[in-house]
Amino acid sequence: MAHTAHAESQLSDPELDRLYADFDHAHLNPLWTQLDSLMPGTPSPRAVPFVWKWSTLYPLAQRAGDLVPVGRGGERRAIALANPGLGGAPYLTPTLWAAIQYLGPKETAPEHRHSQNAFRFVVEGDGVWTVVNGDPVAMRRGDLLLTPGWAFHGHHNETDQPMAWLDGLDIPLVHYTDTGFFEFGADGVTDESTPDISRSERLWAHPGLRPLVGLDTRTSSPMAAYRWEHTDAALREQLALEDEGFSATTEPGHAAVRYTNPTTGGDVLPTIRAEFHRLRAGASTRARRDVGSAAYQVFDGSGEFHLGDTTYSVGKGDLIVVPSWVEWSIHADDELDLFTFSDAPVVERLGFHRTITRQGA
Ligand code: GTQ
Ligand code: FE2
Repeated sequence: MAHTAHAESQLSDPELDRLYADFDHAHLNPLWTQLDSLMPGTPSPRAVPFVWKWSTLYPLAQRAGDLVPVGRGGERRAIALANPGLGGAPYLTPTLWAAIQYLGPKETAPEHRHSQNAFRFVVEGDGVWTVVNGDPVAMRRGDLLLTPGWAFHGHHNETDQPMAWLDGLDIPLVHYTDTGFFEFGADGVTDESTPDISRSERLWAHPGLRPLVGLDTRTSSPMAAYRWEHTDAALREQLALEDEGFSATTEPGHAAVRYTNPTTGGDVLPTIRAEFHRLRAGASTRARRDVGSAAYQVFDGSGEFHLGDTTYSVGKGDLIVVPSWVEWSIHADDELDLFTFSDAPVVERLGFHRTITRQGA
């Protein structure tokens, strides 16, 4: 077909020119002139590998905090990480949004709800409560907080210090599929209390135990917070078991956990996977490619990300985007703690997933 189209274009037949013009007027568009871009042999992502440094993100968020009020209408002081390959759209990848959100001392971001699923991950600071369907959830360093689609949520900072964190949402996916709804809620937050742990954790966060009031299967995890102490302990034990000669890590020196929905054992959100990885000092991951897009945020330590042909040195707070089918690997200089999220639940559910691991790398 491509050959035929090429041969035709050489002729500049006026009949053919008229045909293409008539296609255009009739809102028709032939496959044969664009097969390579519509159906490439392997994924050919428009999103590019990229790294945002925390030392760039935080001061800019701070300046927004000084200049831009947070309140009804704008809703959130959230600044999206715009992948340079996506034409200026506020998208990290074709499916994922990531933003740094900043809340000054005593500020409140009003309640609202939307179809889009969201999480927050805290790389530094504390003192903000996110109120999810009326349940106040403390945000502290190392915690993963969930805001499933259509749950009301607002955030309030109880302290005299600002706080910034990472938001992840499926905004681009919902945008491309024309599936989003949005509603305003209370102008403040519906519960201003500041408990150490949320009601959702009191009900659900007991290892291996689920309450008999919650035996139905939920699309998103009913647990609003996954606390650092549990994540850290799980990773520490994997490496300790490896030291003791037991098989506990995915590859040498590489501990990893996936955050799960306790009603299914599957991903925490229908559209977003979240995991935490710890590499021992000096450890490397095997180079691989995956269908679907992912991002990493360095929680602690330093190392290198190899993305395609480029090596990026990264440290605490830096955010790294790994587009679909780009070869990637990680090397830890000192012990490297990484939060990661991806669109894997979507890719897997639709049967699009493939991966290649380079052997002996
Ligand atoms: O905190 O509710 O980064 O609605 C983007 C959209 C955060 C939020 C974002 C949102 C929020
Ligand atoms: Fe929101």
